[in-house]
Amino acid sequence: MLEKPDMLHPLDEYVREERMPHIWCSGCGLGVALNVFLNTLVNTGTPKNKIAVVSGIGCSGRIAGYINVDSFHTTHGRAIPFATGLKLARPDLTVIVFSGEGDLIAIGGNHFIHAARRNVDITVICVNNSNYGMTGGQASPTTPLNAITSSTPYGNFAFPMSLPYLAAASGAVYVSRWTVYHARQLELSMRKAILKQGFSFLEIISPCPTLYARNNKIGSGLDMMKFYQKNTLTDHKAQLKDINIVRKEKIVVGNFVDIKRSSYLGLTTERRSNTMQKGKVFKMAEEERDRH
Ligand SMILES: Cc1ncc(C[n+]2csc(CCOP(=O)(O)OP(=O)(O)O)c2C)c(N)n1
Ligand code: SF4
Repeated sequence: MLEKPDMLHPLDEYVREERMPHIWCSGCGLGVALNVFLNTLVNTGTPKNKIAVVSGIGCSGRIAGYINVDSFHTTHGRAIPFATGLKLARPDLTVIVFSGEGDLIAIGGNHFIHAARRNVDITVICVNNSNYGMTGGQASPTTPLNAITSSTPYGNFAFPMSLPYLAAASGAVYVSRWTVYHARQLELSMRKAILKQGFSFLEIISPCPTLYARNNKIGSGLDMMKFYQKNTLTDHKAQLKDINIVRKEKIVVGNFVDIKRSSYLGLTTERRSNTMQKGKVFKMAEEERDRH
């Protein structure tokens, strides 16, 4: 009988083998997103027991369940508040939220903007596949104008959002966008985002061949990769309000924001130590008063 080797692939120890096979369709971009993410985790050198991954609900939200670190599959739209609590309770952990745009920006939109405003020390990675994949391909906040989805059979007439614009306007200190075709750039940005203190945001444009591509007659997952290859424009200085994704037009990608701002954890720690210091000063004053 053939013996099973200890390790078949360098990323094996990061994957929950017992959860395989995964649920993703062939040609879905989520496999690439997961692969890049696992490589990034290995390359940042963060010990496995110091990483926590939090997802909400959706095909993208399945990522937490497939990764062999402390990971949490939370309720729909609530990955960010869960991650915030986790980071505040365990500041020593690297906390990463990984989920879809329906989860993070539709039902979870309010949590997204306020966590960015507070500059909570987490990394949010959003897989944008232009629709709600898991529930049958309904329109999401990033569905391009006129795109056909199961909830917009005559074409989407709601204007889509630019997620980098939303993140930057809300206060994120690091913002970038790549497609799954840009595996190398994506890994470098992920690495930066994870190591950055404060709220960092990374959007990954990814194909959903089963629902979005089929409804819009775009072809297979591979066709969408070829589309990304030919139709992306790297512009790190792009005007974020102008980079909505428009059907059949070029997608602007890049590292758009990398700034410094006091982080939530930094401020709470500072405030706590100031209050303690104040307590000490008051106590000294009281002792001084009692002596006279
Ligand atoms: C409170 C609640 N409302 C609605 C749902 C149904 N639901 C599950 S996943 C999902 C959308 C997920 O979309 P997205 O985050 O874009 O993920 P994708 O599947 O496209 O990766 C919805 C509406 C739910 N699970 N819970
Ligand atoms: S439905 Fe779309 S997003 Fe979900 S696994 Fe299939 S291809 Fe991927």
